[in-house]
Amino acid sequence: MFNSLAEVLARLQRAERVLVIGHIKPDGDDISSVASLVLILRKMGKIAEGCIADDIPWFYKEIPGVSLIKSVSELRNYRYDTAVTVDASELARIGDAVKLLSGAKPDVTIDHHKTNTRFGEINFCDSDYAAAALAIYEIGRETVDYDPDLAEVNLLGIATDTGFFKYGNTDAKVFTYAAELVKQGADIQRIASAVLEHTTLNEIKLVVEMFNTLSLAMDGKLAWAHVSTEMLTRNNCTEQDTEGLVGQIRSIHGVEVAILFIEWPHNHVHISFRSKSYADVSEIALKFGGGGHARAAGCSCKDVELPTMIDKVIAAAKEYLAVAHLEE
Ligand SMILES: [Mn+2]
Repeated sequence: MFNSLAEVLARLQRAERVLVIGHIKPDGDDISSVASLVLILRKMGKIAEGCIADDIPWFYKEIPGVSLIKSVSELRNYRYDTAVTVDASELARIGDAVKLLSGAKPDVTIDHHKTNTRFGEINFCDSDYAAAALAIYEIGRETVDYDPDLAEVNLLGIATDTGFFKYGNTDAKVFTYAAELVKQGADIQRIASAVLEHTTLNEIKLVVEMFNTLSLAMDGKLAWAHVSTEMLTRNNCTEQDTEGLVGQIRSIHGVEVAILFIEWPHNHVHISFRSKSYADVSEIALKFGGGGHARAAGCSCKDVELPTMIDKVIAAAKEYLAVAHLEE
């Protein structure tokens, strides 16, 4: 059983010095949840720091509050009495930040992934929440007054995890909370511009190369492509520049399941899965040691060859889709 947000809040109110930890390969919801919770805790009069073990993509730093998030090494000597993870479904998702926990469980986990493993002492997870940032907002609005900076960084996670209010998880609560945050001064146009309009020429060249690898199967319901280390290096791109590419594959008419294979570094393959309306891609990701949501999931495989992984995963996806299609 999971704990309620009221129990999470009661635990946070007892805390004096808090460490908030996000997940590796940070996305907008993760970054938003870490920064917002730190700002809320500071407004509550507590000492709080936020940590993400991987680099934060540069374009998020245009949003207020994002720059307060620190690396693992910057927080090596930070003393805290309460550790909180956000938007992470299992301990491995926090990457090297686990070193800051010195072997202990996180005191609190706040998440919205269906595959959550309840790895903390107090665990809140509800997959009906479109974003972890919605849970953070429910904590914040109970306890502090919002200023425009906090409102904006909190809205970032709600906007990004709903694909800017267009995915199937965009329910009435999303619009209600987003409206409240806009009322408190969040600028959705600035969030959209920072997150959606930062493409570089190198990234465009990478997209062209990626689409040259595109394959379709199952009457066009399944589409996949890959990005190899060679392609990334040739175009001066990093793994970070592949964010959003899988969404472009899904956007093809008739595609239900989109899969992008990213090899970085050599023989280390990260696989992103997206579905459009009925397939639960977390079921495919789980078979390869990953997890996630019905419409967005992922997994990472080390010491494997890219062509072999493509064959294995596409075979599993075909098997899944053959059945999922019948249940459609
Ligand atoms: Mn999330």
